[in-house]
Amino acid sequence: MEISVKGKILKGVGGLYSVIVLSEGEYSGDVVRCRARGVFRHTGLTPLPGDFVMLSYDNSRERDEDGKFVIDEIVDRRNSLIRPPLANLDYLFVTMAAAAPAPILPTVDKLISIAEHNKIEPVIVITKRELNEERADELLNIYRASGFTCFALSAVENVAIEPIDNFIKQSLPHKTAAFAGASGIGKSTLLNRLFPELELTTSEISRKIERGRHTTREVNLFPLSSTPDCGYIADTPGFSMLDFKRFDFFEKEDLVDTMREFAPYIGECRYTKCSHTKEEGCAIIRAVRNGDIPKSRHESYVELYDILKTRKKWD
Ligand SMILES: Nc1nc2c(ncn2[C@@H]2O[C@H](COP(=O)(O)OP(=O)(O)O)[C@@H](O)[C@H]2O)c(=O)[nH]1
Ligand SMILES: [Mg+2]
Ligand SMILES: [Zn+2]
Repeated sequence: MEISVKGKILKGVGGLYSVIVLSEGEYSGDVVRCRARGVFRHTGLTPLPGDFVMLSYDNSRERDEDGKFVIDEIVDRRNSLIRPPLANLDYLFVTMAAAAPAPILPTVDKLISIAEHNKIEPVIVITKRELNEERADELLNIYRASGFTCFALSAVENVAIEPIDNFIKQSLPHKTAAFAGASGIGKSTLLNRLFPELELTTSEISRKIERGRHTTREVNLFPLSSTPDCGYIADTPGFSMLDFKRFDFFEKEDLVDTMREFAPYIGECRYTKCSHTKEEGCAIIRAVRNGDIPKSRHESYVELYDILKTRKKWD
């Protein structure tokens, strides 16, 4: 007999998926391996980690028999990203290091904008605080002023881990989150600090391997506990500015809506078609001059606007 259950994809490699069973019953909370049903694959939708799916299984087959479970359909996708390849994200931990490597703010702000555009709540994490406390606090001020939940910490020295730990415990149940940001900033180190049982690979060597593996950038979601739908977090390999040129694009006109601290000034510019990049009478530029919008955020806006504009010409 075929039995249908709901699950969530944790991992997908080469068409083989690891899915946690969410429905009550025999396999509740188990991670099962399965493929997607052929007819469904022709719809062009690729199942992603984070997807909720309907699975069916044949209860006459053995538990570990190949092909016992099969994905019939994807349900409830509220958003999906190409890089990192993830669906149904609620939070994106936009991570940067206070130093080594120094953050490239347009890259950080790009991630924030992609998250905002996809209705994913960005949470700012500043790592390696002990390497440059002054810069860490400056970054904290920028992103607090812009209206984000922010954390600055040192994973190596085990300093200020508790606030983010508490945030995750309070906010992550039933939600899906991912850490994102450049390579080498300490994402995996922090996740290992928060969840020692993960034993994620860190260090120089793993970063070199990641860089060489452009085609197989796997993303794994891991459950926060053994309770089904307890909340999930993904570590991701770093990605670069290049990704914005090819992926997760939106119209340049939509960019302004991804800068939350610009909101109070929208509609206040002299020209209705103001691009907020250089125009006279721009209320956003005035707010930057008055110190009401962080300068770096507007600089990122201008840089991202240009990228979005150029890309349009190429098409
Ligand atoms: N000084 C310092 N180094 C750190 C900290 N967190 C991570 N690192 C180091 O930064 C390097 C990259 O860390 P990793 O977690 O692999 O970065 P990822 O690529 O973002 O996952 C490793 O050598 C870590 O030991 C920190 O808080 N302080
Ligand atoms: Mg890592
Ligand atoms: Zn303007």
